[in-house]
Amino acid sequence: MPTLYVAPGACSFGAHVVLKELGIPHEIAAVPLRTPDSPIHRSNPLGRVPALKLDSGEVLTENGAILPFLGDLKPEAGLFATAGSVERARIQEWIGFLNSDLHPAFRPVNRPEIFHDDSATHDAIKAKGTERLLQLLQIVDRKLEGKTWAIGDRFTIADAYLGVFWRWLQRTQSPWLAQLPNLSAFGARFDQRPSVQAALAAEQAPVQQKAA
Ligand SMILES: N[C@@H](CCC(=O)N[C@@H](CS)C(=O)NCC(=O)O)C(=O)O
Repeated sequence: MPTLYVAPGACSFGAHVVLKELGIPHEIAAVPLRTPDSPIHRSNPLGRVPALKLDSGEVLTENGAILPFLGDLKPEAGLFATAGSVERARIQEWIGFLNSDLHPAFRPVNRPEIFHDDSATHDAIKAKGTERLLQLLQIVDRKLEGKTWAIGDRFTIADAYLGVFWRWLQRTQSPWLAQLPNLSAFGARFDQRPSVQAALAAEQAPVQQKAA
């Protein structure tokens, strides 16, 4: 059975939701981040989650690889789409945007210290980062206009991933949510899904666990 390495509340949550949506038997291993003795270093030399250990012992890393891989394991669930279809390209378009634009845009806001050692610069890094993050969130909000989920009426791996960033904003009770009505409506729907509730409950449990 595959094992997904997660850190509670981290960007590994999207892959966790996908596993719950698919109902594929799996184990969840919750690991600490940014500590040299974390077991994640044995599976992912970069020390990051998500990491997915397959039955063969091989380890996949990167949301951009893990989410499509999981979606393809059970095509009949409709979380991804047929090779060569425009729908599939649209889902990958979302994943690319979330992975290379939106996720990195949180870093200057939450962790300015990775951009400069001098703490005197951190407020300026945060302020500039905040401007950029808000611009990207407004793009997301416009992309969701008139849609239930990222590509339309169907929940896909792109939504499981987008839900991560919604939860980051919601957790900090971001005042921006008032300016992001489509993202907020998406988030309310996301939070109600049984898969999301199940993944949240599993990530609150303190130790490694088996899950269906
Ligand atoms: N590009 C990677 C980024 C993964 C990533 O940055 N994960 C964070 C959690 S949200 C992490 O593990 N951070 C620990 C660290 O950077 O040391 C992906 O999308 O899978």
